[in-house]
Amino acid sequence: MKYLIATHNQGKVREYRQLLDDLPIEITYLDEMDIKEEVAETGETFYENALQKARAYARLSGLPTWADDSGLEVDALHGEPGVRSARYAGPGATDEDRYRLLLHNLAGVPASKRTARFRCVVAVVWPDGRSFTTEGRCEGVIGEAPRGDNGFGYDPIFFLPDKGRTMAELSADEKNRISHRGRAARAAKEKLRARLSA
Ligand code: ITT
Repeated sequence: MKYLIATHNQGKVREYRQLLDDLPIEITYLDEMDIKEEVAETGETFYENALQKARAYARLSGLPTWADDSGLEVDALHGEPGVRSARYAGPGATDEDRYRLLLHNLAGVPASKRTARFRCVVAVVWPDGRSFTTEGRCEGVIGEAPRGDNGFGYDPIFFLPDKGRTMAELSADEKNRISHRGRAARAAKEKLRARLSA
């Protein structure tokens, strides 16, 4: 049985190609299936949106489908941008526009109050309606200026105090080991493996 990894975000696609390479299943992506539809994310939580995406693409593809909804919660902004992380600077904005706006909105906030976390909820949905979700988190601090060229999204401003580096200064392997997506994906892989061997 083939599984669809349903995301239009090429940063996520790169990470999933690595994170899922040891799963004993065949995997395909939206590009390979030529699915161009964007699913509106109308939920107020990462759980609702992840399930909404996975259900919609399972319907479109007829395949068991894995989707994630993820984003950055900044404590000094009461959890914003949160589920709106991809839309934070409006339509047509780039990753850089979004993290520059976030830095602007945090101007003058001292380091001790710049705590934040990345969250990722993975939803796996089968065409017959069965589903499960998992979640991963990664705690950090929003820096004063961007650093690093790896990763995507808000990685250049997400500083990891334990590592002394931003997420964008980690290699792909290092990021997958500690990231919200790496954690959610490992938990989801365990659940999938249990089902495959049942
Ligand atoms: P799909 O819905 O097609 O998967 P998307 O980019 O719209 O793509 P989300 O709705 O889940 O995905 O939005 C997640 C946003 O949160 C993403 O666009 C980034 O801005 C940010 N984000 C999520 N994971 C990230 C990561 O690992 N590093 C940096 N930023 C991340």
